Amino acid sequence: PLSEILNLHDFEAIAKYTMAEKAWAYYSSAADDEITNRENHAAFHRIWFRPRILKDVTKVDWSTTILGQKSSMPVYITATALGKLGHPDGELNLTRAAAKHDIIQMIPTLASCSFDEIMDAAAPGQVQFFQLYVNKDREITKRIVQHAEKRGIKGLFITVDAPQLGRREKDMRQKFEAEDPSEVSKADQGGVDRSQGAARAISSFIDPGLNWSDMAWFRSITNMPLILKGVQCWEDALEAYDIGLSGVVLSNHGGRQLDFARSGLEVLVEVTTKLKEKRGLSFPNEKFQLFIDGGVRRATDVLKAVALGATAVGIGRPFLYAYSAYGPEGIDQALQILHDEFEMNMRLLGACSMKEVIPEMVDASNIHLHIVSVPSDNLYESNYERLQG
Ligand code: HOC
Repeated sequence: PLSEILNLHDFEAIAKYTMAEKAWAYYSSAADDEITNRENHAAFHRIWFRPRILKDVTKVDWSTTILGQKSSMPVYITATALGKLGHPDGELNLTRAAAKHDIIQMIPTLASCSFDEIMDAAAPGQVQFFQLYVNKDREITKRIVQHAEKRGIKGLFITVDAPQLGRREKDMRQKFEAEDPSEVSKADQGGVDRSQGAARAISSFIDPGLNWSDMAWFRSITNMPLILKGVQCWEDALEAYDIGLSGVVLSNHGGRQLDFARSGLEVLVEVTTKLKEKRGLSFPNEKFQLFIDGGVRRATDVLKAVALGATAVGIGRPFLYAYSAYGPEGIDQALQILHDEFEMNMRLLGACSMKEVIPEMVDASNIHLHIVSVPSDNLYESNYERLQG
């Protein structure tokens, strides 16, 4: 029962055994040997706290501001595709929960529900961001972007880590048949190859030609804040800052693209160090905001990222697992768990507000010490069984 779910890991454990095989394969899969997927979470284990004592922590407040928009916690719901694979209401589960808990949802290009359906389900004044995959046909992209702006989207997150689809082998072993064929064609806007998993079926329209010179074009077609999602080294973060973008998401796409890409958390340490050295920036920074996603399962993970300079952190899979297993009550519970974890851990850390969660509160000296990698436990085993069968 839901009352026995105590943390975000629990949702994943339950979802694995209750979700349809294809849905689980698509949501949970990651690239190649899934080393980056595992590393995303493992990286948080290399940061330790340096709490302060004897502060009056009777009242603690974990609310914050993200791209000028209020949020009840330094967490947003990051974009994940094909929300209806897990539950018939798909992304609407996330929209409603975001409204209820006063956090921001990043609406994905490849949502199962249409963009307007999601916007129509939003509460009055609800703040949303939009994640963009750039189409080979730039007119389509222009239409999507301008429509998003017109409907009140407050930030455009352009995905830049996916010029080609990574090999998600768990997903590739599934033949993708969307129950509603329009689910794919709507998302795909092009030809559909259904023979190798959901990801392949929905991604063929994406333009591998996207490059830095396109950023001026984006600036010319919209006034929304522009953020690059999928930056993985300080050089690209610096470039994004220099050309006047509003921020970057240090992300490896949930380990679903380039295996052996580093965790967003590790890249965060590199980016804040270098941007301070090169441009004198300190973080969190209102003018140029840093976000990370991947492997976040606890409020302590979020507090570590904030201490190291992130404005906020994206969470994706745990919310999918929560609503896939339990429907809207699941995601409600997931967000309540996070709120409770923030309250307790801020008290224990000696921080009354997000402004007090500072670099001195963590010891990040081990962040670059990687654990020797071995393939994920179940990746090959399950395939051996399959091949033998
Ligand atoms: C080359 C395009 O974000 C996922 C989604 C869709 C991927 C498109 C990649 O499955 O990670």
